[in-house]
Amino acid sequence: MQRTQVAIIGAGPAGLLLGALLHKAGIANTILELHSGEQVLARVRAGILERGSAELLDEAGVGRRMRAEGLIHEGIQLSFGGQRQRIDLQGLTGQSVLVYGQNELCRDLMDDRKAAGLTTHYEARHVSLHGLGEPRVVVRYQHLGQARELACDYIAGCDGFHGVSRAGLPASAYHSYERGYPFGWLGVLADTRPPADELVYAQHERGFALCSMRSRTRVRCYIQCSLSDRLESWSDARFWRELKSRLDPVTAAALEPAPSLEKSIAPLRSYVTEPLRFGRLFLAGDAGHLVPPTGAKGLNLAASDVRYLARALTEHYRDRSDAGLARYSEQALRRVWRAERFSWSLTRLLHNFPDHNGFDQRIQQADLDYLMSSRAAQTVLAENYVGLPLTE
Ligand code: FAS
Ligand code: PHB
Repeated sequence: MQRTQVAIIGAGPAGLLLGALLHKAGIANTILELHSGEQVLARVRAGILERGSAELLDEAGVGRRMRAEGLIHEGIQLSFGGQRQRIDLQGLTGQSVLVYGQNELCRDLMDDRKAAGLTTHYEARHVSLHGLGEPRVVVRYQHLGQARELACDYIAGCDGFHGVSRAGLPASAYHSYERGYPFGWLGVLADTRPPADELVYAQHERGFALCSMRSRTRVRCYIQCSLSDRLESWSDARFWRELKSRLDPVTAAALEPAPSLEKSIAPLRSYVTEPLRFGRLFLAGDAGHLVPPTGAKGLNLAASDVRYLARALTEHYRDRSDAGLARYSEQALRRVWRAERFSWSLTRLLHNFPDHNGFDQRIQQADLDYLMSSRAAQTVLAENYVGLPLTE
């Protein structure tokens, strides 16, 4: 039977970043990933890093390319009522955000892991967790056609919302809180110049839109779409036409359509599992919680969970103290709920809800009008967007 100190399920950003931080602390770890590395890297997901997340990547020793290629953004733009107005993140909070694609971050972490000779079993199937309440837990899985067993001290469930870590628990072991949204996001990746120097979030009677980017020559744009929408009914031409129709005239005029490199529809969901610890299993990232991507918090919550868990496991092995492990769930969930609140409120502010009546629409307009007239209201948005302080 193979043995390690920490078994990590999932090689997404949470699992890879945890593996890197544990290795730095001299803690042996093995990652088991359901898909191939190429499949993980092919997913187009998040694009915005909070300062705390970027600093954690520096701490993990993989921040060089992120610092060289990432774009520092000191503000975001809100487009509504035919106008585009700026939220001065840097001026209001003293902080900026970094534009750097999640798949680039995963590539850096994978390259670093490979160079360090650490064990990652890609295409590991039928993972199951055993003995979570025992001093020694066992992970069973199939790899290269062979049944395998991995003995370890702890398991980090970093296997995303559809993983086995949470799914394998008895329903009585945890409580979940959830809110679904009656729409999705249709996203397009394309090689064309961004229509503005910063991200543009648009609220429009036809629906929400977002013009983000991966570089100065590659955009990642989204439009709110119906849950019944199918990709095949969205040609590139139709997507760009609809996106333009939801933007203020200045942004719309600057948007240069280009062939889609990737196109996908993602549902939106708010979801929290409580607690995040089950004996020797700790959930981190999407395995424990989901947020609608409006506030760009999903990836950054995965990073803050990992920060708390890596420090707690280091304290256990280095200082023989389990205080951090005992505190992990409560500490992580406090930050999760603050991000859930922000993501939900920004989604409510910027999207069209089918069940909204005239009163709701006027309240939405009044919310936006007040936001742009109040430094205090803009500061609240800005401090949540750049990332709330990481409690020790
Ligand atoms: P992930 O889901 O990224 O990684 C989990 C890993 O576990 C995957 O590689 C999976 O293959 C693996 N796994 C699953 N089951 C397994 C099993 N049984 N055995 C072994 N491995 C298993 N966030 C933002 O901030 N901004 C965005 O714009 C944004 N867009 C998104 C778009 C989509 C379509 C989705 C689904 C999410 C988006 N997110 C966004 C959120 C996303 O970035 C997550 O927050 C982030 O990927 C979380 O990272 P992980 O927790 O590592 O989970
Ligand atoms: C992205 O670049 O994919 C992105 C940026 C900000 C968001 C959501 C997605 O709020």
